[in-house]
Amino acid sequence: MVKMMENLTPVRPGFGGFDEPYERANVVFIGVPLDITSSYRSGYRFGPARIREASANLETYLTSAGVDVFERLNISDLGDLIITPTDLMASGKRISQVVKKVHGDGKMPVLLGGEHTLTYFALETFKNVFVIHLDAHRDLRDEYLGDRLCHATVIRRVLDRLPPKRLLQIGIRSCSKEEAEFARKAKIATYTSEQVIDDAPRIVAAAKELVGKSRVYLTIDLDVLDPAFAPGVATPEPGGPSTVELLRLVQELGKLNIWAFDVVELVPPHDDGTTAFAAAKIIYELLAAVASSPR
Ligand SMILES: [Mn+2]
Repeated sequence: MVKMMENLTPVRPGFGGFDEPYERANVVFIGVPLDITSSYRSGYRFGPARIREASANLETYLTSAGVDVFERLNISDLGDLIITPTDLMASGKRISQVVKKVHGDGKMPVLLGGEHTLTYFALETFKNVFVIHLDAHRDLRDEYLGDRLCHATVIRRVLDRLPPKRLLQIGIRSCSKEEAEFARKAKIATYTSEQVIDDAPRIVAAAKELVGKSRVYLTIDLDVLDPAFAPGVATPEPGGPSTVELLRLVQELGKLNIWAFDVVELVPPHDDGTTAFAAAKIIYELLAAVASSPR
């Protein structure tokens, strides 16, 4: 924002209003306006655009890390992928291909959602990662309303390819009895939303211990936040952490060996802007942590 004012040039559509050429980038934004499998609220297709808009109206210098993310990182924004509105698998294939290309070019993909199902397709590229999943929900159903692959089953499908010991779920406060039993049997490392609120440093320490130097894919469902702080999500779940409690957590998780991340489930028709700004701030904090950690 500051740079725009100083230069008197219009904000460009890229994340933060900036857009480095792809060739020079080490971080690449990919908008994924996936809006196909919602069981309740929809309107995810407007999500990436609203996060970009919010990002252009936040400072890019992060007081927490003492860095300007655009000075430390070259960030390119590919814009939004074309989604085939009636064909999840065709859209998914496009997501997988783009993430694979960006990763193959040695850059960090950052996906703006869009519904959570995109994580399954993005993860196709990352075979040996540790997945850290911030969400109010486990998303571990084997099927939901007849669908094997949708926002409510996405992490279960991820576990079709990933050993459960490579998954850490944080912020959980809602699941079915079957999901609870599955998580217990599979021994999935879990921290509840109350634990995030009460003792985030313990979660950070445990995550560092568990993950070590493994490559990390971080997926953040915005409904991990309490609906008071993030009303514009598809399935609000009361009882979550505040924005500042979550930011403190992501400032630390961002110091892990992050290879890619996504921020998903923004539904702008139900948002007053609060959720989009929280999403943009979460991303800036993560980028600041990435920029200031040796890797
Ligand atoms: Mn969720």
